[in-house]
Amino acid sequence: MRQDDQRFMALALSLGRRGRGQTWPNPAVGCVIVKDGRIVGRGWTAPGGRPHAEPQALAQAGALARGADVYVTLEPCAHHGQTPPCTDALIAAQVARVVAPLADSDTRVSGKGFAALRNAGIEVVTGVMAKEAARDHAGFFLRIEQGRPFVTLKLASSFDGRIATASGHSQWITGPEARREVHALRARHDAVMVGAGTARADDPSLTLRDMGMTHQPVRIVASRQLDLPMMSNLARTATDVPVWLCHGPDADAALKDAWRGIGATLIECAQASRHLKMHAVLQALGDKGLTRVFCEGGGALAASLLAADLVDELVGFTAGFGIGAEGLPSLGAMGQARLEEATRFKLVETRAIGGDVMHRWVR
Ligand code: AOF
Ligand code: ZN
Repeated sequence: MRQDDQRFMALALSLGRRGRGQTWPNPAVGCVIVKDGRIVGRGWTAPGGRPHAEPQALAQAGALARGADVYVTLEPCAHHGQTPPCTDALIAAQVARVVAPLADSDTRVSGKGFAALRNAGIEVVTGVMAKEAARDHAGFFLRIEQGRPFVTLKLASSFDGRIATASGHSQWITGPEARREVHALRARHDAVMVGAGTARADDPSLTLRDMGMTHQPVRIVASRQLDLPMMSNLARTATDVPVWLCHGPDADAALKDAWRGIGATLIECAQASRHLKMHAVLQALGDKGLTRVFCEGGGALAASLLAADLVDELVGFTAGFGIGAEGLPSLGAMGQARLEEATRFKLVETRAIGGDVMHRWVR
């Protein structure tokens, strides 16, 4: 490892993060090319997952890539997919050295990318900022290794963990700054998901607004029976921004047709007694290519995901007022008798946002 390796890898990682939420099912990779200590090329995986990061950085570097150091946040691909292998492009450009934190877990690539580069006489250095890269690519790896996307669970609640008053009034628990942060979080995920209760109570549109963003995450509602209002913001906009409905095997056929008719995608998932099986829902979303899902409640869906141990990151927004015991708790029943049964998350960030507190926890 060289002195500057960490610094350039940190830059490549931050470039890669620009693609988050937009490259699925592909990973959001970043690439920096350095010649004589100067940055001569930068690239990140394009929206839709192609072109990959490396050819874009190589195109910028042009002839300067010869003899250069390449920092890329994942093992360069060695397979002929819809684009030619990145390893071929790196070899043809005659780069001297490739620094990458981690091997890819896609079996078409894993180990083969590094081997191809070494066989061509290019020095390969691995392990630089591997922990950070593993976190950035966690959704991509989870989907390949376990078939499901990474799940972030967000809950915005009062000081006493309530998400609505007894009468169901739930808007504006947190302030505008926190709501803006929620939009930024949505933008970094492939999809936003809510339960049927929230879709009915809040009539959310679940879109990105006022962020200067052109892409929109997929909007998912988990609704076993598809008992969702057709006169709703989601229904009204289903042809503009994708709406995917995860329903149980006995959802009404006429309702399915109606939703399909207005442009929604229907995804049948297994159910157990009267609930959708959360494992099945996430596997189905993984099958459709999602790598990062942002769940915004409500309490029933959040509790099912947590109880099934399918949450990878928690993001809480807490407001400085109380609602009281009559209010709706942020988590529904979890059937957990003992504290030891709960998965403990590790606190990684706390931040004051407007008048609220954000806290972030990882598995
Ligand atoms: C890279 N650089 O920027 C990305 C890579 O379907 P394809 O042909 O685009 O290939 C997708 C696979 O390529 C994906 O599963 C992952 O292994 C790798 N992604 N590789 O060298 C990149 N996004
Ligand atoms: Zn590639």
